[in-house]
Amino acid sequence: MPEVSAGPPGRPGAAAPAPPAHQPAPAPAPAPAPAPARNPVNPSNPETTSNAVAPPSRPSQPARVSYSGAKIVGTAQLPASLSTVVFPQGAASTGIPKHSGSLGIDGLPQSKTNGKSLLGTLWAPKYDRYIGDAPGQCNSTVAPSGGFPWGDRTASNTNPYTSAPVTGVVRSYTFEISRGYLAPDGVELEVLYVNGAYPGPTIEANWGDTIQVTVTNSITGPEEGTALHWHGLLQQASPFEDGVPGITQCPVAPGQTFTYTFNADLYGTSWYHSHYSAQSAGGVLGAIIIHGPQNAVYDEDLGPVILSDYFHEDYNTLVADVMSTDLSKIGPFSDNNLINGKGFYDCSSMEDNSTCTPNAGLSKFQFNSGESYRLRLINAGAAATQLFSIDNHTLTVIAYDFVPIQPYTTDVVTLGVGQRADVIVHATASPSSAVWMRSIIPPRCGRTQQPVGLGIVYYQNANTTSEPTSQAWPIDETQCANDPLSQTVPYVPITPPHSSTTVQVDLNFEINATGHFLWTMDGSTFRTDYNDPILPLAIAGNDSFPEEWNVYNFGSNTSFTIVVNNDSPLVHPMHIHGHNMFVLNEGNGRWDGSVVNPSNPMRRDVVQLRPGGYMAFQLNADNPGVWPFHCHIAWHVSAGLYMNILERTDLLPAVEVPSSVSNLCNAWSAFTAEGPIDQIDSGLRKRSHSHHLGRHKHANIVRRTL
Ligand SMILES: [Cu+2]
Repeated sequence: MPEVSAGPPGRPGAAAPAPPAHQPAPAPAPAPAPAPARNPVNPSNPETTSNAVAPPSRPSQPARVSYSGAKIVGTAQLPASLSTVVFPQGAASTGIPKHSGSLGIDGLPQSKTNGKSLLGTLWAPKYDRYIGDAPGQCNSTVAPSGGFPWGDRTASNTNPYTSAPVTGVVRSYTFEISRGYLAPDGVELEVLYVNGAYPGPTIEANWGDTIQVTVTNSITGPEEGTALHWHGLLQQASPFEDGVPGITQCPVAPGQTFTYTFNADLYGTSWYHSHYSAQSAGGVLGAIIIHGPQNAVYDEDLGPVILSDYFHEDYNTLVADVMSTDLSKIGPFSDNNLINGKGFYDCSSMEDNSTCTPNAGLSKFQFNSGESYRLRLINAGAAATQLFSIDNHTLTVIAYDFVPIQPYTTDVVTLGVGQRADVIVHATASPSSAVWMRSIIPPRCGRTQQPVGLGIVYYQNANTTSEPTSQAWPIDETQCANDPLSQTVPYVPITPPHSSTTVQVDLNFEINATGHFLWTMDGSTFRTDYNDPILPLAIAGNDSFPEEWNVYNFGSNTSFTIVVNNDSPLVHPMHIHGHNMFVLNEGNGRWDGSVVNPSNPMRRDVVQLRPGGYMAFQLNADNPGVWPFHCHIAWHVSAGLYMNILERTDLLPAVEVPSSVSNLCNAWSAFTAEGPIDQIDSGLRKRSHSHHLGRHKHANIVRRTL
């Protein structure tokens, strides 16, 4: 549980007082907004929220790329090794992988598999309606006497972007990031973790609280920087708390401590993760639960269900592979697929399995017949799309990302990396039942040696060491797209305003002159400078940045549209910081200008961009800052699939950078002055000492040669 205090949020070391817990959206700029610096177009017909609109005309694309190698066009020019990367083959497997004995038996204690995390155990915490809830109120849809912490706001009567509550309560957490040894799937490895737990501690708050997380970087052997990102939160008036090294801050240097302070400005389910290189793939992640109004009734909140592909190789080695000129390595296969950080591994497949324990223990959940349960699904993986289901049970989706929706029922929920779904499950089976929970990675949706992630749901009279015999729902393995936009309707209707500017961004890849495979947005691959973050530069009035920083300056525009055309044959989970996108449309091919549900389009912070497809989204420029828009596949970010949205430059000068943020750069500068730096990827994902030798092993650990 967090420490709680009732005073105003404080920011240690800040020169200026902390920003107000909630700041109204900036007033629209009266003057015509200047066009963004990069390829804007003004659609001839500005009625972008009508079904009858012609698509925006294509701008002439300036040549922006400084490489001289031939651009790859089509499959004919792809090396054979690469072709299998971009065109995955094979049918999906939903079956139970090879094993011996019951998978209901825990081969290792929780302390060995997940350290201090209780997730995945039958004694994991369950969650009340809100922190401070009185007994018996969990199922209430009306405010108890005294009101909810968020007052009389309901899921249907409050625009969360303009009318979030301010409770004045601060939830304080202390995080220490370090290395340690765990065996999440039975294979003992060195991992990175938070407070000795994988997954890391769950952050819990009420809507309108202030969350304060003091992060100490205790990573040694070797040292690395770090920075934590609070996925999906808006960071209005606190853009420098967003946790993106090179953009909003310098990394937290080894041995240093930094306190993040930000508002719980949306409610629902999310997660935090390191935004430093691919550290999140190394284990630096955890769930965020923010209690708010309900849009559906359920009996019990079982908390996070974290889905993640999982690699036995350390993330530094994987990033080095992804960024090597051996193109056969650029699409790493994960070794396993975990639910709440737990899984099992076929030790007989290892050359040396002396540190592999079979049937280490799966995640377990308990249902009582006749009750209903809220599960908070989070795809916290590195690369793979997950198709989640529970045998013989349907899922009623009540929210995607931080957006409550009109509930609808489905057998399978599709989540790209970074996406979340809040689902209600009705326990309709008999009291002695046991069924599989499955999270499947079809071949087209991710590269893995183990496409089936498993958990077990035990009913009240079931033997909790038994193995279910239930059968999987059929899954659609042909695409990795989210459910249709027509099916996902936000609970609070919001009609996007007129958008004055539309920008087209073509997403593609190239092999540059040095033979490296790079992802590009509008022809430009992204690379950052950890020592010189963009946000403080922008606040100081700079409007010119190195081209490889991919800064799209939208000036004082108050609303704009971005159309992304995926010229690659892979799905990309595209994530926006600081906003929920109005998702105007997405699909195969090119946008025809039509909008799904134009009076209330779907909103979310990650959208699955289909292979060869498009996504069109609109943003309200209500958040002065620099906001990353990037693919959430770790390896794609490493190779530059990333751009920055510079927003409301007219209001940015009023943003005060806390001295604690500036101090991070002083410490990082001192750290990087000590020795050589080898930045082998974009930097948003990686920078480390060149003498780094990869994941350190226990003396007695010999890992499988991959
Ligand atoms: Cu991608």
